[in-house]
Amino acid sequence: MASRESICPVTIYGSSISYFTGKLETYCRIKGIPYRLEALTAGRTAPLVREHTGSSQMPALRLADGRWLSDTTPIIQWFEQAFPEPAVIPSNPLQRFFSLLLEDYADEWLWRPAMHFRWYYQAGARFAGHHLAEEIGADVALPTALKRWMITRRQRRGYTAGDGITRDQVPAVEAIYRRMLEQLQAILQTRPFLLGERPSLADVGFSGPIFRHFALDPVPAGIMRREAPAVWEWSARLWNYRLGDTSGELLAGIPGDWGPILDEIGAHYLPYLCANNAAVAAGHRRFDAEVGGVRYRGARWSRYRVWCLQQLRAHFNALGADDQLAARALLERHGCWEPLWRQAELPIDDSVCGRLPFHVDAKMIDVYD
Ligand SMILES: N[C@@H](CCC(=O)N[C@@H](CS)C(=O)NCC(=O)O)C(=O)O
Repeated sequence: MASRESICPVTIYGSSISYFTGKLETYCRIKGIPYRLEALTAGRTAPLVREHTGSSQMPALRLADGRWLSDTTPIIQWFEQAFPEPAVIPSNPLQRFFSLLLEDYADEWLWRPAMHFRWYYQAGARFAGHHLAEEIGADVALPTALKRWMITRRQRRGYTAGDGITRDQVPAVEAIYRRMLEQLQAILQTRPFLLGERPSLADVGFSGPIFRHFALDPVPAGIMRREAPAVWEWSARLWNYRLGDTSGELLAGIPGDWGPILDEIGAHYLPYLCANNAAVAAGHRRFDAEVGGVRYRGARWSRYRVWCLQQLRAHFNALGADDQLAARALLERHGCWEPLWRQAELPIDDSVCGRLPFHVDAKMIDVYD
């Protein structure tokens, strides 16, 4: 295994307003991994990243010894194994499993309202389009206004209107955000982090959508300040936290106030994953889904999210017998158990994901072009 000296400092290639770059930066900051952020520019850096990781998705991470990694979820797991202390993933198996579940939910389902708020509203699109035009478009020789327009059009086609968020879907997608605020506000009013006195993987998972989108983009940030100031405060507290400097304790077990988040995962996220599996199995790049009483039409398939579900199942299967019983009881109580296992076979080719985080297979991700 590598020594800390041989891999640090690391370089993160991404954007200073990107969801997953923000998640990885948050992890590095609280873990105490020194890093430098370099813009993943369309002209110069993206081809380099693609050459070394197999994909130009952001963030990519280069270790000081020259190895490259991609995909924040396996990157974090790799670091936790290589450098167990200070631990971000809880060592208690049940807490570990449920933290991985919350991380996945924050990564893959809150992405939807986060992209919506940024690109649907003029104020968000103007801010983010301009920022990205100057940051990741810095080496593209076009006028900034044109780059901003091209970026906005691409994002809307890929992630909002083009991912099934049409005008009639807007209230339902915004309701996901408001429920999240309510769930987190209730927790963060009683303790500084989701699992206790110090941050854990669950906080890192929520940092992607919150720190880099909801607390930054004008429309959702205004709502957060008004309706959930404890979440606003948590976002800065997490960014400022160094695990090595403090000794805060985690609570025991899974806190009861995670229940409403688990209900949400059971009623919305996991049924959506099932519909996505069915689409991938049938070879349908677009699909409709009835999830939590909301009809989503024309959503884009995601082969990556089939892998996410497979990973959740593998994490469950890795638990010992007693922990499996306890996890199952909690999953059943919150409607997560049945959709977690609904499809016996997942439409996934194991050969395409075995090399993460050192290589991303293009067959796995559906980067929007
Ligand atoms: N599962 C990946 C997701 C990374 C991802 O989707 N990053 C976005 C930016 S935040 C991206 O690069 N999307 C590709 C695109 O828009 O072309 C991770 O955790 O790192």
